[in-house]
Amino acid sequence: MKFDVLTLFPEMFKPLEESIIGRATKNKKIEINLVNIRDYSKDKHKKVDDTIYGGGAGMLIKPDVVYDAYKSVASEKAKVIYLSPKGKTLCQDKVESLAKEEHLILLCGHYEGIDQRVIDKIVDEEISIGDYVLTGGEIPAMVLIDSVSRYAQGVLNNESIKDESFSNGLLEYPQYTKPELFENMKVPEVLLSGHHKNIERFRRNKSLELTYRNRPELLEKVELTKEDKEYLENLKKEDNDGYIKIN
Ligand code: 4FV
Repeated sequence: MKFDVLTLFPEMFKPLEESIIGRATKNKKIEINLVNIRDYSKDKHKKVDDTIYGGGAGMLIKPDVVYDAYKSVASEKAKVIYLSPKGKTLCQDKVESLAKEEHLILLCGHYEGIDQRVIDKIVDEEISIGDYVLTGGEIPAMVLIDSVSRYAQGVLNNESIKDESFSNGLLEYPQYTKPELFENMKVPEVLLSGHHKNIERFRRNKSLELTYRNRPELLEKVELTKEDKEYLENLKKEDNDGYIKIN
């Protein structure tokens, strides 16, 4: 998996040199190439932005400098993604499908954004990381690189990807490690029982409850078993009867 990132602030990507992603680039499991758009400004002052036609506050990144930067890394197989709040919101399904691509070119906006003409010319997909406005597309690009790289061969052991939030459409169950007693708080007994069926049910119920409380809209898209439905009905009943379940 190769990532080419078109940005005015390549230095902002230092965090990707650390930990799992840092190791993945060192071990050539993924390739991250940062392209400074300013290097493609033919202007003697390296100007890359200008005022907005028709008026409006702020500056816009010029189309020609972005296009020349793009041409320096363009390839047949490349999929060009523009990180912008106008895009479809990134989710795990989208991450999994992007992880099947060989070459992603990530375009990072800044200031008020980028001239629409170069977006229309080179961008295959606009993706947003959420309904809020940031100062630049660099952090969204890092979010996308981090989430997609987790699926690249050899970056993570498949076990840890298999059973996590959103992998089964639900939020992940709570987890515990040593010490068994912490500030008078014990690890739930069932997790010490070795009884795999009971442990599985406990975890499924916790995922159902957490999803029901924090992201109920996700439940509509999940295949629920009879037991799941009974458990959720019971939760709703307790809520209606005013029982506040202490997690
Ligand atoms: C954004 C987001 C985002 C908008 C103007 C950069 C900023 C500035 N990108 N998801 N939310 N981008 O807020 O992806 O150019």
